Amino acid sequence: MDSLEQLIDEARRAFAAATQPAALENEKARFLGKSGSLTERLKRLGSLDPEQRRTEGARINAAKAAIEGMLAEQRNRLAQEAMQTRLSAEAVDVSLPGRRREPGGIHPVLRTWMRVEEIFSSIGFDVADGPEIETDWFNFTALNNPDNHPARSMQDTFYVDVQDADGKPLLLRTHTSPIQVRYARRTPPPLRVIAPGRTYRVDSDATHSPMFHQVEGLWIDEDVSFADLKGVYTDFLRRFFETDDLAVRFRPSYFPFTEPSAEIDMMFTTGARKGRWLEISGAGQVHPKVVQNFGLDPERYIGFAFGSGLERLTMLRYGVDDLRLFFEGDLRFLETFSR
Ligand code: 2U9
Repeated sequence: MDSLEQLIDEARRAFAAATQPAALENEKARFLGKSGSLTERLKRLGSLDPEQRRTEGARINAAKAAIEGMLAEQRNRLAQEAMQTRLSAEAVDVSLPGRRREPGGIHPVLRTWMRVEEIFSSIGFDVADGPEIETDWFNFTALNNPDNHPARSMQDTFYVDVQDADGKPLLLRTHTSPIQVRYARRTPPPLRVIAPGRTYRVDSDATHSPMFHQVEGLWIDEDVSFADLKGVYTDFLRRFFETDDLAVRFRPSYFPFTEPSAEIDMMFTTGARKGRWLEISGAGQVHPKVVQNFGLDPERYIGFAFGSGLERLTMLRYGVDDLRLFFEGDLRFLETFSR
């Protein structure tokens, strides 16, 4: 093996041993660079006679071509390897199940809310909304609550550290009644409206949540009677619970905003739950002072109002026995209403 063949052999081994592109380029310089072995040999050709120069020149050029070919091959191999390494590092397992956002469901209390709106809308009631942060006047005074009423106390109501135009602190509404006061003040009678929404009280135990939902209803006209209240509310309950086998009774009660006032009880008269009276709502004829706060003449206008807890309605409809389930966000519970 002459020295050129040895050189080619050496280059083959050196290139094969270079496993990184930078190392390979260093090896290239050693053979093909400005002072590389082959370049040195080419430089020395000048000292040969013309005949030898031609044959030796041809051999060196052939060797150079061979080494350049091997270099190109090794560059290619390293590039392929790098690509393979990268491809496997970035590999996507297309057989994996997708990570997607599951569709949401409607909370059972919102389901009740929607049902109640549907039923009352179908008999001509409007649906109203209003602020959850209220003034003392809309939440208490307009509803005939005396200044010293316990509902106004720090123990019962959440106050906000901001004062209204009367210099009284704002508060989280304790019922949805202020929605109806606002509605009645901007809507000339006859008016029929329900007010579903969130309400807040300083109350937290197994059967009370600091945030809960109410729906209240109001019907004001010149000749609305307690009989209308009984008819409307009984019809609502029968449609809400999807049964006519349901009895309703009114018991005398007291609220500052209604006079006379009543508690409404219901009883299933067939099925597994028959025979037990269940408290379902409060109601009454709107107090003349409240009608006056609507900006209406209580000698001319009269009407009734009722108030129900949406959680209570939901528990009775679905047979849920623990209020806390509505607020814990446990999907095992919530999904039973969405599937
Ligand atoms: C206006 C005038 C009168 C709404 C009424 C009740 C009786 C009542 C409770 C039921 C369970 C609240 O969710 S609960 O804790 N409500 O008993 N609500 S009469 O009377 C009104 C409302 C608005 C302007």
